[in-house]
Amino acid sequence: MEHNSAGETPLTLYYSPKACSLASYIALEESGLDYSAVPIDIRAGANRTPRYLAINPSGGLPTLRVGETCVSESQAILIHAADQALAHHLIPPPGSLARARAHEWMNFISSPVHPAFRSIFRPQLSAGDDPVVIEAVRAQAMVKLGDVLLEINRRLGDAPFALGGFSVVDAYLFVFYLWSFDARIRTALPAGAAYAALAERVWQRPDVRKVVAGDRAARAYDLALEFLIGAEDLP
Ligand SMILES: N[C@@H](CCC(=O)N[C@@H](CS)C(=O)NCC(=O)O)C(=O)O
Repeated sequence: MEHNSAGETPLTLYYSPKACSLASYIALEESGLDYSAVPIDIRAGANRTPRYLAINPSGGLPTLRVGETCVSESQAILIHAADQALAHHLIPPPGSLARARAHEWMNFISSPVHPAFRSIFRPQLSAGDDPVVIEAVRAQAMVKLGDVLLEINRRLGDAPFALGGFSVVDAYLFVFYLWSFDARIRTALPAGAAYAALAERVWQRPDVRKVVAGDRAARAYDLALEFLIGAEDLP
């Protein structure tokens, strides 16, 4: 296993701007671990090049290179980053009920939250090419998304963060809050007060702003109007 000058296994995150990989990017920055981040822009097709497919044969993002091997799936990367930096309290300790709660949240975010967005942004993945079916899939996904956003609000209740204190779960939730302001859905779906308050708290974190600036350096996507307030330092 290779090591850097501090004796740590080198970590490289492959991410795409505004993709779900933003959660892993935030988790790595918050962990204080030494890592590098490499943009692989999905919109430019960079995830379908032989170079990237050699790293992750599915072409999916995020991927974390850990020394000579690679880990995919957001939840796995979030857990790994948090577990490598226990002093930062980004995830509860293994064996605790709170740890199970963290997995409960992350599984819920991975599915059904993420697929509801996917079916709106890329309905063809389920619908094929028929325009009528595409519209039906998108319409049903909007209903589903409304339900899951309400469920996020219900689960958060009055808690400042999903698990009480900031954790990788909040980084994961933050990404989908950003997505909920996408022009294709923002007028139809209010994300809800508890979710908005959580996203605002996450956004107050300097590491999060730094990472969003890094994410947007690869492609300067729009942020939700709320997030533009006080975001003058962004590129
Ligand atoms: N379950 C996976 C989903 C990953 C995923 O859907 N990533 C999207 C970006 S948000 C992607 O890579 N899309 C490009 C593709 O699949 O070709 C995870 O959570 O990491």
